Amino acid sequence: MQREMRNDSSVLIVVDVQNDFLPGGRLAVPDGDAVLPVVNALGTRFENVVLTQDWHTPGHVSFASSHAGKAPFETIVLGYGSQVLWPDHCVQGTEGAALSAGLALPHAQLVVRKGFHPAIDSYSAFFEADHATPTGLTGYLRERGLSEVFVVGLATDFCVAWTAIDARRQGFATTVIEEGCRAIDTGGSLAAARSAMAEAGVQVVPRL
Ligand code: VGL
Ligand code: ZN
Repeated sequence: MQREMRNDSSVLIVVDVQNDFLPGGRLAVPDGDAVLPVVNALGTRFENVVLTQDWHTPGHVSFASSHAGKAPFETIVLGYGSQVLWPDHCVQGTEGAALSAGLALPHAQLVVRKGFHPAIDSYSAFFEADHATPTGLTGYLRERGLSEVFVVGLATDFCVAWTAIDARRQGFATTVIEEGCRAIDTGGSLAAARSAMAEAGVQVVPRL
């Protein structure tokens, strides 16, 4: 049964469904490919769809390999705050950075690339990790009259949560649809993300 179509002021933001976050990728999110059928089905119910793409320079500051003696999943402090260090992933132009071929969202209207400044990470689709450098997404959504944001993708506890929290802070009604997300969950990150989302006024629902 076809379910209700969202109204035209709503937008589905599909976060980082890229090869490196899927099984076999360099920062594979456990069970990450389970989001594909969910996201594709949800996509048919939204007229407005925006994709995000993690898009790092080689030697990016968020890579453990860029810091002597550091291993992936350790945390360091940078000028803008605490930074989890990751395996090299989503390097610009690589197959790992490509959007998954399993996505079936031909009507998606915008791809927001983020994390392309060599010395700043960007989990959020709205602001880089310094919480000051905008990506332009707020202006894009406002200019198009899109006021209600739904977020799915990878990973729940990093790019999905940060995107949803910033969306809410920017004044958008914001809902995370859990069945369309999977988490990395390192060092208590999933529990922390859940409380930060609740605190920010992000609605989290199991499904739509
Ligand atoms: C992500 C870690 C590093 C994400 C991106 O998409 O959640 N996580 N870069
Ligand atoms: Zn990244």
